[in-house]
Amino acid sequence: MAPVTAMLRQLLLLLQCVALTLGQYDICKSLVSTDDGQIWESSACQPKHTSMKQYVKVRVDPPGITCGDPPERFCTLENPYLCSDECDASNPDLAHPPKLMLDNERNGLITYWQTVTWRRFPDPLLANITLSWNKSLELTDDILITFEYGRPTMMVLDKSINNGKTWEPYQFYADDCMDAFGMPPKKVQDLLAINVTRVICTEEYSRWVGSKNEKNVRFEVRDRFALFAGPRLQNMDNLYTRLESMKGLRDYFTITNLRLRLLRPALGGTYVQRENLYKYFYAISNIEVIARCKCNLHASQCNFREGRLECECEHNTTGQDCGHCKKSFRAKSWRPGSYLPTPNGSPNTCEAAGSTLGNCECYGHSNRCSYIDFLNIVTCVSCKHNTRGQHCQHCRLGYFRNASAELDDENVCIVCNCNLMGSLNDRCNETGYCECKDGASGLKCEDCLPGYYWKQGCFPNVCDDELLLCQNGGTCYQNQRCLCPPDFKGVLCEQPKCANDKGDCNTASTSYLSLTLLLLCTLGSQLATLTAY
Ligand SMILES: *[C@@H]1O[C@H](CO)[C@@H](O)[C@H](O)[C@H]1NC(C)=O
Ligand SMILES: *[C@@H]1O[C@H](CO)[C@@H](O)[C@H](O)[C@H]1NC(C)=O
Ligand SMILES: *[C@@H]1O[C@H](CO)[C@@H](O)[C@H](O)[C@H]1NC(C)=O
Ligand SMILES: *[C@@H]1O[C@H](CO)[C@@H](O)[C@H](O)[C@H]1NC(C)=O
Ligand SMILES: *[C@@H]1O[C@H](CO)[C@@H](O)[C@H](O)[C@H]1NC(C)=O
Ligand SMILES: *[C@@H]1O[C@H](CO)[C@@H](O)[C@H](O)[C@H]1NC(C)=O
Ligand SMILES: [Ca+2]
Repeated sequence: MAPVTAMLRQLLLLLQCVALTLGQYDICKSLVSTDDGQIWESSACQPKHTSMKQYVKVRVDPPGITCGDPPERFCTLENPYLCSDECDASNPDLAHPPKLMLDNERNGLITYWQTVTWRRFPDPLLANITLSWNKSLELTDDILITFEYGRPTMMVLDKSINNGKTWEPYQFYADDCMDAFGMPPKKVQDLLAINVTRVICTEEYSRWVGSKNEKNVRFEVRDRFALFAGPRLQNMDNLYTRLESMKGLRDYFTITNLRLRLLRPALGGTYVQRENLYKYFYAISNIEVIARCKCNLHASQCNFREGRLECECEHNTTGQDCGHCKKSFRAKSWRPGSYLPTPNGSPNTCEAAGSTLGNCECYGHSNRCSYIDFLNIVTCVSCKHNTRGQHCQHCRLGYFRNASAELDDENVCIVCNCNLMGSLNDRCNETGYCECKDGASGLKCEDCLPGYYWKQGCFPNVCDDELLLCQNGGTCYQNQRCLCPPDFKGVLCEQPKCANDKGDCNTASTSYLSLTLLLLCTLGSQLATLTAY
């Protein structure tokens, strides 16, 4: 038997070597034989890069920017009097729809999307092209955009890493960067490793060189990689190491969407000639985006299923990007796999609950346990996500359990959010109800019971429209006090001023009486005194 095992081991070793020379990080697990028999050994892994244009959704703005509806003639910059070409959306041979930017051209036939011409000059000719994958991708090669009939003289490439929620510029392009964007012109060659993620404006791809000579506009990924991996990318390990250690570097090469903002078309190396605006337009024959699915080093396959890309997650992870641990594999917090240590990296596998921590389940809210001697129990330490308890199975005071979340969900505890004024404390019961002060009500004690009004807390009504009516024509102000007519006072305006015959209208309360009233009062009381005789 022994020689067979030895042979098998050698064979497996050989297989592994082959795998290694084929490229690192392309297998997630391999069968190895040990003294205990054969076991699966995990390693960090990532899918192969591929052309992503086949998986993209494209959208062009504004509506009506694509040429051909109605049919239109256009000329070329090289020969402005040759205006024989026509764009007609209703004729398949003469139509130029957006999908022709992403097709696979055969037999050398160039197919392209084309816009209307710049008839509206001097209004700018603007067009946006938005590419959406609905999946995080990691660029592995240059983005290449091929323009027919000349490259734009002003353009911005934007990117999003959150499916289009927010956007940021990736690179600016202009024949005069200062003039167009107020930015000094730079080349990628001006970048050093420390400022590789800086957004630059480049003039490399916007100057007029003839429409046939140079058609491509690039976003230079390889040149940026080369700052770490050497000019022929021979030292990819160094790049991978830096992707992990340098803040923001990984995100810099990550995209979910791209947007081309076309701001001014090719002009043929001169100023705009108003008498022939039919030679100004945009035409794009190809957009090449080479990338790999971002799977956080937990998958070597990425599948296109039901119209979207999805990582085939290993290491007991799950999610579109393998960004979570599978249920009941949350003994430790999820982590991405790592390229380090080279050359095989670390898988950072998700662990089955209870498998590693001496059966102390912490539902993924802690990765440390400690033995408490005098209680003879093992307990989780520093529970995160607002949990507490031996197994991080309770919510901290001031939080309550999210009934629709599993115990190992990061959102399992919801903050009580009790109204500071209306509640006795900041705690709540299992359904999120706070303990209210007298007169307060509602889930968070943010309302008042009937008969109470809100003013930084609930207070009993002073007046209302039913039982505590303001009298003598007074009006109730927000249940807080009666606004009395000038000659009445009292909480409900029930007391006339100067009602008694002792003439105490001159006392403290007179300060807001008008002078006439004061006079009248004095007169009145004197009259009273007189008539008493
Ligand atoms: C292109 O997108 C930008 C950013 O959303 C927007 O401000 C602009 O109006 C768009 N242009 C066109 C022509 O739709
Ligand atoms: C994007 O993918 C998510 C799932 O990750 C899906 O729910 C959503 O419908 C997709 N959106 C589009 C526009 O395809
Ligand atoms: C990058 O940093 C170097 C050194 O600080 C500087 O010379 C260079 O101009 C910077 N590049 C850009 C594009 O800012
Ligand atoms: C994932 O969990 C399954 C089921 O417990 C186990 O057989 C497998 O070995 C685990 N995979 C890894 C990579 O740990
Ligand atoms: C409760 O948990 C569910 C499932 O995880 C989550 O979708 C929801 O947002 C949570 N509710 C709150 C208020 O956090
Ligand atoms: C929480 O408090 C509310 C209001 O006092 C009450 O209706 C509810 O039954 C309480 N829920 C629990 C689980 O005690
Ligand atoms: Ca094409």
